[in-house]
Amino acid sequence: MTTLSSIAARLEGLAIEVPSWAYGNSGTRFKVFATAGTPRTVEEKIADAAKVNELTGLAPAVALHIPWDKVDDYGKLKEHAAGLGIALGTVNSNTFQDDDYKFGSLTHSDPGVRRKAVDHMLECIDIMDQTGSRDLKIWLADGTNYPGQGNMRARQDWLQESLRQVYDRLGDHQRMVLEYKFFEPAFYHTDVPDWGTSYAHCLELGEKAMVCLDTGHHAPGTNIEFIVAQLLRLGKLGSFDFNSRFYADDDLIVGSADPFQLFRIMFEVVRGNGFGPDSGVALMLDQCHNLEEKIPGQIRSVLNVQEMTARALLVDTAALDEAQRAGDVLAANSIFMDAFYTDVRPGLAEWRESRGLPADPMAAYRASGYQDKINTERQGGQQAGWGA
Ligand code: AOS
Ligand code: ZN
Ligand code: ZN
Repeated sequence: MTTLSSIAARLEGLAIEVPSWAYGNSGTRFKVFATAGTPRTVEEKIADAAKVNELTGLAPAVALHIPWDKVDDYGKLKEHAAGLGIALGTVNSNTFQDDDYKFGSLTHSDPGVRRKAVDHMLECIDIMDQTGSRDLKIWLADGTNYPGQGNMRARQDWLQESLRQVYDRLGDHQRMVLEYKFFEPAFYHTDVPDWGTSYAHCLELGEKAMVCLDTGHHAPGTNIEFIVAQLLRLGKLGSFDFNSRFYADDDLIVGSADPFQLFRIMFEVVRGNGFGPDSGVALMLDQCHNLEEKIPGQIRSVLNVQEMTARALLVDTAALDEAQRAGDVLAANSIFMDAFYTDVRPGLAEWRESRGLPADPMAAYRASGYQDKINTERQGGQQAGWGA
């Protein structure tokens, strides 16, 4: 039986990037509820992200979104983050909020619009040069609502052509991660709907292009851990956008709707050597906290990932292999479930304390007075960037 102490060293390698937009006010198309203490500036978003890392030791980087996090001096922003103990991570491009992109961005039939979208991404890479970020994350809202509305085939060619221009500008140590999503905002077809389409484009581009898997971007019932295993096998899993969903792209706290799914995913990540600082797989959150407070929402999220990673590391793989080889279906399943049902929370609390971290980061946050302080200091916080 694998014990928590035997996996402690491997757990050290767990790092989860948090998104800057999780700290801003967000909501649905029906209402954006304002939360007290919401950051007014990028610097304040970074300070909140740093708080999550300070209390959990799990979130050493914060992802930026351009133009939501645009500043004049990215060198200064990087120093600000470093002063708070974190790094600036993935840069997310935005080609979905301008009127010009109504009918597409990198896939638009008008070369002028495609040029504009490519230029935006080149600007993102300029920013990455200054922040020291490795990854440019591309998520496209491109697609159509009605059969016949667009030339799906030609749009694939325009997409590859546009991505090529962005790809060629990447530095030696930079990468592009291309996210897929099967619907929304377009409803009939999406230009990068699935992992296969993203993979095909990345393969054509080259080794610096990788697939980004957002856990909320699949049809109900999809076996996401299979996709994880396959992409790791192909050496093309670049990053995750973690979140939870009940119905669609709900962007809820990861591991809240279906902790077992998160466990199954982390098991494949571990098995496929996608875990650890040198694995090349960036674990990132992509969430919105519509009702709950943002900082504890993020703390809960990174702890959920840690708990399911610990359980995944606890699977007795030798016994599992043996049961699988013997064709012992029920034994294999119960070995797998034993690890999932192990309550790792007390062990992780000890693990944290032994590293000078609070045993209970949620309680430590409450006791820290940080929320009261920002509630008083910050008036008129920003919306995350999504439509009001
Ligand atoms: C949109 O549905 C995608 O999940 C994006 O990854 C993400 O929410 C966006 O890039 C934030 O800008
Ligand atoms: Zn995402
Ligand atoms: Zn999404």
